[in-house]
Amino acid sequence: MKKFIPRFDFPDYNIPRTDFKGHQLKALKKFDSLRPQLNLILELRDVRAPLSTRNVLIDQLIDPRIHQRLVIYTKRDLVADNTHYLLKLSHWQQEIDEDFILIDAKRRQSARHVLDIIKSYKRQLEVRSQGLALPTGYKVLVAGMPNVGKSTLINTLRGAGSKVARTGAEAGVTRSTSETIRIGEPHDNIYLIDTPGIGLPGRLVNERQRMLSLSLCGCVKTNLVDPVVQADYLLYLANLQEPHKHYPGAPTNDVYKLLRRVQPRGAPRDNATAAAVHWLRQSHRGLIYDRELLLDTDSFSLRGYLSRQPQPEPQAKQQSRVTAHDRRLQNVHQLFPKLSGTQ
Ligand SMILES: Nc1nc2c(ncn2[C@@H]2O[C@H](COP(=O)(O)OP(=O)(O)O)[C@@H](O)[C@H]2O)c(=O)[nH]1
Ligand SMILES: [Mg+2]
Repeated sequence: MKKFIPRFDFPDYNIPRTDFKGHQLKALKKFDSLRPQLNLILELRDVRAPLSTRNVLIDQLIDPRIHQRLVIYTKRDLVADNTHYLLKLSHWQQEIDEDFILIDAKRRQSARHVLDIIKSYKRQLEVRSQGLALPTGYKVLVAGMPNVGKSTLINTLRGAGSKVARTGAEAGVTRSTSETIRIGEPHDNIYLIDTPGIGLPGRLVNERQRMLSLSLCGCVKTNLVDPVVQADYLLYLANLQEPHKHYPGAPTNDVYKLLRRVQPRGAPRDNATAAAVHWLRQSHRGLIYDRELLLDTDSFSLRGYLSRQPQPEPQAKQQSRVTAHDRRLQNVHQLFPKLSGTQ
């Protein structure tokens, strides 16, 4: 029998580069106003696509002089058997010296672990500030792309019983920054802030495949990318990993051949879209959605990858782009300092 050769490249389909919406921009502005009172930023990413679900806009929110930061990779349960991958991920994280943990956000045990870590960060801060009390408590922002598990983690941290943060399989369930939620014992004085997921504006997405990885993780609206194209990308990834685990029959690079094999029972014949949606919904445990991470540690460098990513404009530059109106106001303030003081 001829040996199966998976595709090394994926066709450059015409895929939208962004799913950034007005409410996300509003959330970013809200983040900005919260910045001064935040102590710790928990940045959640999906462990199946750690590169694609990383958000440079969150880097911008963090001021290392005042904020502590911890990266939390969620959905660990979905790749738990893939120890080889988890080892590589740890290696790359160490390369860039970024604190991280891996969790299954639905498990109480994970939540207890996260709570212990939050408390230890709080103690570090107390030591640094030599026992100075935190007047409004220790504030923790839970941030990340849509659907990475922010609300799930907050609910688990609150413990079973009263649910506060809504969770959902569709990107964009949390639409506004909710109230702060107290966790731990009352004397711990720790408050969490849930936030809507923040995607990336198109100018920050430098390759279409990132949108494909994000759609497989549910981080963008399900219908943003054609389901057949999503299925083809999943097939491409499965073939580079373990095809026999993810679809029946001999390995194939032909998505239509695959879709005929995985058609749901009772569905009209040759309805590729229905078959694609059906196959995409199935669990694909163990699959990694960022193809760079299939390379070995000698061929891929996280540091190199990050240096090639487009960066948002630095805050200082954004602030220097004052409008004519702002400039006029500045002039007024310079001329009438008293007036500006009373505003
Ligand atoms: N298997 C698994 N599913 C998770 C995990 N965390 C979240 N989910 C699921 O992912 C979906 C999105 O979660 P949600 O908390 O609403 O994400 P948010 O948009 O970041 O708030 C829901 O269907 C959750 O049940 C996890 O660690 N493991
Ligand atoms: Mg949410």
